[in-house]
Amino acid sequence: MLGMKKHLDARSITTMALLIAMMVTLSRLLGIETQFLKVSFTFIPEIIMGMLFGPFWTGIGSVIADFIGMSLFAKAPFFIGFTINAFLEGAIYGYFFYKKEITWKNSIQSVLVTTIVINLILTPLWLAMMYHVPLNSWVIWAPRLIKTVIWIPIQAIITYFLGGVLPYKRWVANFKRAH
Ligand code: FOL
Repeated sequence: MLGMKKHLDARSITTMALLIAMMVTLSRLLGIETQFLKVSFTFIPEIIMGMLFGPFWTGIGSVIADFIGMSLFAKAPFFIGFTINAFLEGAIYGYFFYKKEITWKNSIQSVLVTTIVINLILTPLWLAMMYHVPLNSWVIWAPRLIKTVIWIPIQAIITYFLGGVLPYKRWVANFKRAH
C-alpha cells in the first residue's frame, strides 16, 4: 500500500479511491462553505493519504478530489487557485507524514504550514482575484482570522489523536512484507 511509487497495485488504487471519496464527502457535503471561507474536516483523509502515499500522490489525490467535488457539487464557478491549494495541501501532509509516526511536533508543524501558506497567503489572493475585492478587504480577513485562531488548536489536536487510532505500525509492517 505504501509502495505506490513503485507500482500502482490494485490495493493502492482502491485505498486512494476510498480516501478521495471521503475527501469529497467531507469537503462538499459535510463542510461549511461561505463565499469567503470554508470549514471542513477534509484534512483527516488527506493526512491518511499523506502517510500512505507521500507528497506527490497526495497532491494528485487532492486535485482529483477537487475536480470530482467541483463537477458534482459546485456551489461556485471553478477557480484554478483552489486546485493549486489542493495540490499544495496534499503535498504538505505527505511531506510531514509519509512513513512517519504522528507526533505533537509534526502535527503542529503541518497545521502551521498549511494555515500560513494556504489559508493566510494563497486563499486571500485567490479570493481577491475571484471576487474582485481589494486584498486588504475585511470580508477576506475578519472571518479568516477568527477561524484561524479557533482552528489551529482543533486541527492540531485531531491530527495528533489520529496518529493514536491509525494502525500505523501494521501499515509499515505490511509495506515491508510487500517489498
Ligand atoms: N474552484 C475550485 N477548483 N475548487 C473549489 O473548491 C472552489 N470553491 C469555490 C470556488 N471555486 C472553486 C467556492 N468558494 C474558500 C472560500 C470560498 C470558496 C472557495 C474557497 C476558502 O476560503 N477556502 C479555504 C482554504 C482553501 C482550501 O482549503 O482549499 C479557507 O481558507 O477557508
